Order: sequence, then C-alpha cells, then structure tokens
Amino acid sequence: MSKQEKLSIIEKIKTESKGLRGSIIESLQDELTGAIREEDQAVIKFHGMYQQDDRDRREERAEKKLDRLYSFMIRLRLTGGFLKPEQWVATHDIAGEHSTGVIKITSRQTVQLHGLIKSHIKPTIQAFNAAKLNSIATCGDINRNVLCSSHPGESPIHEQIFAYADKISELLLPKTRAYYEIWLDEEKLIDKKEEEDPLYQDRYLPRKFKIAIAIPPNNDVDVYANDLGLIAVIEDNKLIGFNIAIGGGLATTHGNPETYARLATVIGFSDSEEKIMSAIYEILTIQRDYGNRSDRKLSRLKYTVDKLGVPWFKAELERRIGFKLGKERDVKMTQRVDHFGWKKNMAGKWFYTILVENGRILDTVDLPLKTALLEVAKTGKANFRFTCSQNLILSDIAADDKKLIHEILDRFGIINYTETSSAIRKNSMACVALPTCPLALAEAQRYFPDLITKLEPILLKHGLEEDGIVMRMTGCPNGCARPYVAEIGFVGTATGKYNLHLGGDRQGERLNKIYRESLDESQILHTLDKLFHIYSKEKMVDETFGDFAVRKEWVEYD
Ligand code: SRM
Ligand code: SF4
Repeated sequence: MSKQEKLSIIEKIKTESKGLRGSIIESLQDELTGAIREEDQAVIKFHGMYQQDDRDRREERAEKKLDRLYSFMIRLRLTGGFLKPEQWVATHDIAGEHSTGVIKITSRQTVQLHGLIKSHIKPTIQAFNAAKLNSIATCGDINRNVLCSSHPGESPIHEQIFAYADKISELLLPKTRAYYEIWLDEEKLIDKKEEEDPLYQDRYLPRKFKIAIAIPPNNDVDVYANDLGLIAVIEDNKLIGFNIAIGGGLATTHGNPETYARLATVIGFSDSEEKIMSAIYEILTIQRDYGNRSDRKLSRLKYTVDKLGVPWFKAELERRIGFKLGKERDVKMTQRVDHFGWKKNMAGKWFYTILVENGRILDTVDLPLKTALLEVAKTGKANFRFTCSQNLILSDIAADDKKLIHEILDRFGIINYTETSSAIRKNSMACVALPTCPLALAEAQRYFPDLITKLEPILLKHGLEEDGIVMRMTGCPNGCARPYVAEIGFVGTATGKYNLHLGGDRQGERLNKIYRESLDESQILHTLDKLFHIYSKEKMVDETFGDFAVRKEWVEYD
C-alpha cells in the first residue's frame, strides 16, 4: 500500500484494541443502552458476534423516540461443521434461554443464534464454553470457520481430510487471550509476550479470510468461492495431497464497478502436511502484508491477487515457503450436492441428511424440527454435521440404532418432509437478510420459500419438476448464500426487487451473470416461465439449466 493511502478506520481500531480487548468490558457494564460502543462493535466481531437491531421495529421505535431494539448475533466456531449430540442439546438449551430460540445453520457450516440482549452475551458464551464450544474468530479480519466436505460417506478417508480442517483452524487462531479474559473471567496475562502473534501481529488481516477443503467429485463446499481452497487429490483411496487455489470471493457492491465476484485460481499442488500448512500460513502473511488496508470494499485476497498478478503471488509464496509448488493434479468436480435421506459409509455407519430450509431450525405446527432434533440428540446415538447448503446430517449412526433414529424422524414428519420436498427446494439456499442483517436491501430467507412454492407449479407445467436447478437468493450483493455460483441467482436490490443472474454451472465452477435487473415477483415468475419453456423444449440430454443458458447466450461470456 502506498504511504499516501489513508488507512481505514477499522485499521486504527484493530491496532489500538489492546489485543482485541477494546473497551468491551466497559461497554457491557453500561446499562443505559442495549448497544456497545462504536469501536467495540468492530472488536467484538473477532469474538464471534455482531451487534444488530430488529429492522422490522425501527420505524415504530423511531416514532416513539425510542432507541433501536439492539441485540447480538453469535456464531460458533465449528470446524467442518461438527457437533456431538450432547453439544446439540447444549446449543438447543442455550438458544432457548438466551436467544430467539431459532438455531440458524449458516452457509459456512456452522450455527448462529440471534437476538441476544447485551446482558445475555456473557452467560451465553460461558454456557457454550461448558459444552466445549466457542465463537473465537468466527467474524472479523481473520481466518474464519474452516470448511470441509460435509458427508462422511463421500470418501473412505473423510476423517483424514477432516483432520486437516482442524489443524488449519488451530494454526490460524489468534494468540490473544482477550476472549478468555472478557467472557470466561480468566486471569489477565501479566507477561504480554505470551500473546505475541507473529501471524496477525496487532493489525490482523486487511479483511475476513475464508478457507475450504473439497473432496472431489463433490464441490459441496463451493471451494472456489473461498480466499483459499484446498482440493483433495485422492488416488487408490489414498490422500496424495491438495491442489491449492487462491483468490476466490463473491461480494460485489451495486454501482461500484471496481468490485466483482471471482473464483479461486489453482496455483499448484502440495503433498506433505508440513508443506501444506506452511503454504497456507504464508498465503495469509502475503495477504497481511500486501492486502488493501484503506478501502475495505477492495481488501479481500481476490483483489490482492489480481493487483499483483497470479505469477507474482505464486513466486512470492514460493520464496516465503522455501519450496516450489508441484504441478496441479487432475481432479474433476461433477456435482455439488447434499445426499438427502439415508446413506451408509464404507465402515457401515449410517447417515441421514435432513432438508433444513435456509438452515432455520425451529418448531412449526407442520414441522416440529427442533423438538425432533432434541429427541435425536438425547439418544446420544447420532452426531450432528452441518452442510454448506445449510442442511443437517445426522451422522455416524450404528446399524443397530438406525431404526430408533428413523422412528423419531418419522414420528415428527421429518422423513416425509425431506423426501417429498421438490428438487429445487432441496438445492436452494437463501441468506438471513431481514430483519437482523443491517445490510439487507430485500428479503431472502423469509421470502424465498414462498417464491419456490410459486415456481414449483411452473416447473411441473414444463415437466422439469425432477430437475434440481440450483437457485439461491440474497438480500444484497454481498452474496452470503453464494448466489453468483448458482444456476439461477436472485440478488436483492430494493424491497421486493431482485437482479436475476443466469449461467452458473451445477458444480460451482462458473460464475453466473446478470440477465435482468431489479425484477419484482411477477416479473421473475413470468421471465422464468418463458425460459423454462424454452429449456424444456430445446435442452440436450443431461444439459443443465445453467449450461443451457450459456449455450443460448442468454448471458454473455467472453
Ligand atoms: Fe455474510 C456480512 C450473514 C456467508 C459475504 N454476512 C454478513 C453479516 C454479518 C452482515 C454484517 O456485516 O453486519 C450477515 C449477518 C446476517 C445475520 O443477521 O445473521 C452475514 N454470511 C452470513 C450468513 C449467516 C448467511 C447465511 O444465511 O448463511 C453466512 C455465515 C457464514 C459463516 O458461518 O461464517 C454468510 N457471507 C457469507 C458468504 C458465503 C461464503 O463465505 O461461502 C459470503 C460470500 C463469499 C465471500 O466472502 O466473498 C459472505 N457477508 C459477506 C460480505 C461481503 C464481504 C466482502 O468481500 O466484501 C459481508 C459484508 C462485509 O463483510 O462487509 C457479509
Ligand atoms: Fe445480509 Fe447481504 Fe449477507 Fe444477505 S447477503 S445476510 S442481506 S449481508
């Protein structure tokens, strides 16, 4: 960064935060407001929380001259999206006691609770800690939750690959003890040297950093949407190493042509664990040293890579790690799916993947999902694994216990719901958006299920009801449900209006493009009706909707 460029305000907050302590303790003690101090709102993200307010109630409260209805969202660090049954029970109880009660599975394989009032944050974190769970560094300018292909039945060496996610997560944790001091009342460090952080120093990264590990041929983690993607190379059921991809990231900003979505570029291959860890670490140090710290819209690794060039980046990486990366190996992604229903892995363990629409776990009159999952968890006979499409796998179930778990799921209607939901509903995903997300321009998870209900008969009319077209919706262009790698993406522009994107492929290796701007619901339904009609008449055998849209040049590619 040139000396003239002014550092963003967040840079100052980070370096002056005394190891991410800020004045959080004082903010928590202030009983006059439900909010925390402005600087602390940036610091608290590194502890896994966001300050939010109920946007549905802003107007009413403003009329009454009341402060906004502040609350906090907390996100857990769950590498590879794994929870033991007793941890699910704890999460269920904590959600009921301290939050809205809804447990939200995110598009990055973890869970969030919303609606915590300030005085409940500390008890929440302490309760999570008692269950051996934490929220360290799940937000903020730092490495986030590390993703790993969800389904243990996918590969006989899933556990071996999964262990990498854990090691990466550990390697890239911040060294500060602030979390333990503030939330868990651990003693203050006297010798500050103990928390010196050679990786993050006192400035942390210029921006958030995301890592995912994919196990081909299933790109269920959307590996190319990450700052750093590892693609497992498996030969004869042995892990040979990983292809390394850098510079993926999806967010754009309406009206800012300098921002763009980018898929990660594969820069080579590495085999031994030591080499891979070293490469990962140094990719972060390059981003730390060269990332843009003045304009946060342009500070993700994708912009650093494009600014300096892939060859420069690779050469600098090889200089820092002290060895050359190997030539990337041939790997093929052919799908991006959650395997719904019962599946068995090679060790004879059973898994049931449940459709959780937009990741929202709650009880409704028709579907008491939360109650059902509590009953499953209380048997102690199934682990919980979250997928990157916001679904849930009840996993590692012994053959003798399968009947019991099936009976519970069946009794609460979960089996019927999962099995009878349409192919598009199963392949869809929406972000949180309103009412909690401060950046939302339009609805997403509260609206998308209804739009799908309206699209289902249209697909049926065209004989496409079995076609699992990947559709995703977000309430703004930040792209939290990864709409830019969907075959059909809806990106909110204003209340009730969405840009319609077409042309992504089914396995997440091609970005889509804007086809029409700011459509309302009737325009969306009308447009897709026309397009589905043409697709049903003219598609080739096995041609997906995304590929068809490209062949028909509905959207332009260079
Ligand atoms: Fe996201 C910000 C929710 C995955 C790109 N995202 C937010 C915030 C925290 C809004 C804010 O800054 O105040 C949203 C909180 C809403 C709420 O009320 O809970 C939010 N993002 C989510 C989640 C919960 C969406 C979901 O429904 O599942 C996902 C949580 C993942 C996790 O567990 O860590 C989520 N966010 C993503 C993804 C998808 C991914 O990573 O695979 C992306 C696009 C990929 C990428 O990073 O490029 C994404 N979120 C963003 C961005 C744009 C970042 C950028 O490069 O500019 C923001 C805004 C920001 O950081 O300034 C953002
Ligand atoms: Fe909020 Fe936008 Fe992310 Fe949706 S995509 S959760 S509206 S930031």
